[in-house]
Amino acid sequence: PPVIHREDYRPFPWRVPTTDLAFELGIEKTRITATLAVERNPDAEPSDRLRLNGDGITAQSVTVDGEAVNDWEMDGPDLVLPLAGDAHTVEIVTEIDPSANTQLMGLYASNGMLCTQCEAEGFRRITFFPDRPDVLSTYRVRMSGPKEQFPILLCNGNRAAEGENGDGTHWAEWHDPWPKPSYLFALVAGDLVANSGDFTTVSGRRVECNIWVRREDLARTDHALESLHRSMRWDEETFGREYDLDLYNIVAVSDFNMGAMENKGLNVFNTKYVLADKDTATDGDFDAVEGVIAHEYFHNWSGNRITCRDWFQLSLKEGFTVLRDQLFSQDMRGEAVKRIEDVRILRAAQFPEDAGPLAHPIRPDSYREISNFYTATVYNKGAEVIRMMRSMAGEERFRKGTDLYFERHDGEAATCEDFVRAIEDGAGLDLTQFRLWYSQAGTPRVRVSHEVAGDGIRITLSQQVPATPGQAKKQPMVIPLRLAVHSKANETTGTEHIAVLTEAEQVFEYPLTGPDPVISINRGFTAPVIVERELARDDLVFLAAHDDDPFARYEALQELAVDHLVAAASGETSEGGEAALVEAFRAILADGTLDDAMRGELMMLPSETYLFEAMAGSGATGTRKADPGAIHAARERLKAAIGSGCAEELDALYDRAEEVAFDDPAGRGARKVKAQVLVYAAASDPAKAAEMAARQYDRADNMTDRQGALMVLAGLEAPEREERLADFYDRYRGNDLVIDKWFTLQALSLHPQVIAQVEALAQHRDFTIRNPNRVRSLYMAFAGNPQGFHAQDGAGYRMIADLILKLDPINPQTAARFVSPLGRWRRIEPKRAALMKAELERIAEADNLSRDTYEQVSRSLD
Ligand code: HT7
Ligand code: ZN
Repeated sequence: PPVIHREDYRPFPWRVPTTDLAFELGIEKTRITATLAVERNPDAEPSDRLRLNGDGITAQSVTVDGEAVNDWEMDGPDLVLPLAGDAHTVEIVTEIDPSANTQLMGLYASNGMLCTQCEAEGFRRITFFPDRPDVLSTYRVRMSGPKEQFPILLCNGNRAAEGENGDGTHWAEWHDPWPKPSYLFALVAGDLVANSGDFTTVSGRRVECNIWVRREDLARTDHALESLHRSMRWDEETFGREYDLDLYNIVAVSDFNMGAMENKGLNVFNTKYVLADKDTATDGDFDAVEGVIAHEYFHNWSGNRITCRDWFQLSLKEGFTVLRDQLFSQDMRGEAVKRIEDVRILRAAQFPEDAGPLAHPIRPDSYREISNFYTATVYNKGAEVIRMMRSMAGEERFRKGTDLYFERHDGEAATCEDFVRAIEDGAGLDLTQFRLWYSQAGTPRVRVSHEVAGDGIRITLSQQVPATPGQAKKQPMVIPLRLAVHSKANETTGTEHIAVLTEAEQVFEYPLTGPDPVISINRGFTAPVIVERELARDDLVFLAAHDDDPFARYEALQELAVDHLVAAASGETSEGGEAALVEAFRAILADGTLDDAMRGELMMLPSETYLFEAMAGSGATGTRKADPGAIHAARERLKAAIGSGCAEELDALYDRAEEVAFDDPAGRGARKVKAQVLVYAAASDPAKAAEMAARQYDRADNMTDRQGALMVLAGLEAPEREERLADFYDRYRGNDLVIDKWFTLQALSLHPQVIAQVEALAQHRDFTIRNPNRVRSLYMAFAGNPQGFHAQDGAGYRMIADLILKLDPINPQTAARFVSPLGRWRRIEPKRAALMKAELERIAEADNLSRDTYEQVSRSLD
């Protein structure tokens, strides 16, 4: 497959001011008549040929200005038509079989309904079209189909007309007044019902909001609708963005490759991010629904009104929109806990990507398959990069920058450079050097050292950006770090400063506020970097107990744990490390100033994946490899030590939390700490944990408590395990999203027989390889279970490779996402590395590998 380069971008020679589509809908046969008004683009190199992208489709007929023509040709999947004049009308008829579309890209069938997914290049599976984001067109769509099967017919924009054909079929016409690229096109036809609620915008526009679902799911849609209304108001208040149509439709579908899609006026969502009630969804699920609803809504401005010029600019809309949804959730749920959650996600998903063979800048330079670039780097690191601009400018000036961006580029297909320039001009920043964040991959490492000089402190910061594939040499980046210098002796916290590191090494001087200084740095995680500081254990304990920045407190505790666990996993002595951690935990448990939501965060040990990254490349020579077995054992030992060392405090915390009712404002925090107490009990006293968890499971009046208990039980060899797993299955049989949890719980479990269990689950009657949620619920969970995935004999690697080979012909996009866990082979100890590499080679040798999987496997082996 060819490599596409960012540098090769050229404007399209033709414009398409209007697009008329007529769909005659059927699950097995849908006929599409596309009528395109085309005219020469004066801003592009002229061409007498019109290239229309296609993918697996054939034209039934082609007419130009009303005359049938046959001088067109196919160039690979594309249709190329000679056009001599300046403006023409081109009509093309295609026929497709949505029921055979297992890739879930383009028009496909899901549970008896029809729906679309066009981003990034799915529209070309429906009809021939210049399927690129810089070709904006105004769409009119007529849909017709059997009324009984498809009583609801939805498309982008507003419904213009509807009627019956008198033969059992009906039709609807839709008009979207906003020009859009083809990737934002959407259509849905099915037997759906809506939870509806109007929203009145700041200027008085009444917007009809609908959440469309299957009838049996209607009772679980209130949270989604309320989240939508909250998002609409927040975007007006925070970014000055108002909604621009009279209708906002969201449709939930159960077969979906990603989380959701922001199609103009007609979002299509994975059911996982719509449906929630307390019996079937955890607190985390409620948060995810709110976050994804907000994310897709915010795209209406950052994505739809201003779209991307080409797919290399994906972070323009995704990075910015992730930042917007993060800020929204911070405002809804509290800044500190949300920030910690977001950093945890970044470290779990993006840092390993940046350190591995798939590392790429947030604005990549090349790709073979764009679907592979919907990554944590483009999304989450992209958000961090814009967050840094906001930190440097301050909220008010940042808002001036975003206002200018929206004003300047409304209605355009823009670039990351356009965004940066608007922030520079609007916020008054010089971002010349800062632009390196768009072009350099890799997580910078910042070293911190200091010396006390009289009544001041000299802090030396140095940075190093690691080599990444295709980028051996790096230039120093702009790294803004919020910091404060506390006094350990006085137990006082210092004033906050912002140090902006721009050179390879730089010294910053600040006054001291007391003796025995301790530096609190990267407060609030202002920069997505790895800080390397050699702090004495006492200093970390001090920060964990006293830092006034909640993130820095969390960070100190994590660092304490990482230092100890990496040393323990490497066979080094970490004398006093365990005892210090037990004491730090005791302090967290006793701290009356903390609420339980924060306490629950602080109680979470660094994940094994994070420890894997910390161990790889560490050590005196920097060549240490990660040993997942040793990491797991060390972490379990520490959990047991904390569980027994703090048993009394943990029991007291559990008893207190158990008294808090579900709806109490403190309820969420209480549920979080209860789950943590069970985790520590399971490591220190499994029999007691089994009893506690079984009791919690039986008494639960909500999914958070039930799932938390079952998660712990699933890892134990106790009779309670099988009983409660069977109960859970019977109780929720038929509810796909909850049965997904049942698969995940078992695939993630710490049970010694987890591989055999996952093998058996793959044969379960409810397992299907055709539904991405179900595949992820079993296999993505398993790939994230270090104990199972990294089994010493390579059985875990084999299982994932087998899955990739089986899934690739069915759904290549989903298959390709399973490659990256195997791609970490270079950072792991040699025995496992060889086994992982051998599995990648086995995949690479397979015939007819998709472009998606081929690209990921070849990059992983390079
Ligand atoms: N913008 C949406 C991307 C998306 C997608 C991409 C490839 C294949 C399937 C997909 N479904 C949705 C999602 C978002 O970021 O909002
Ligand atoms: Zn998005």
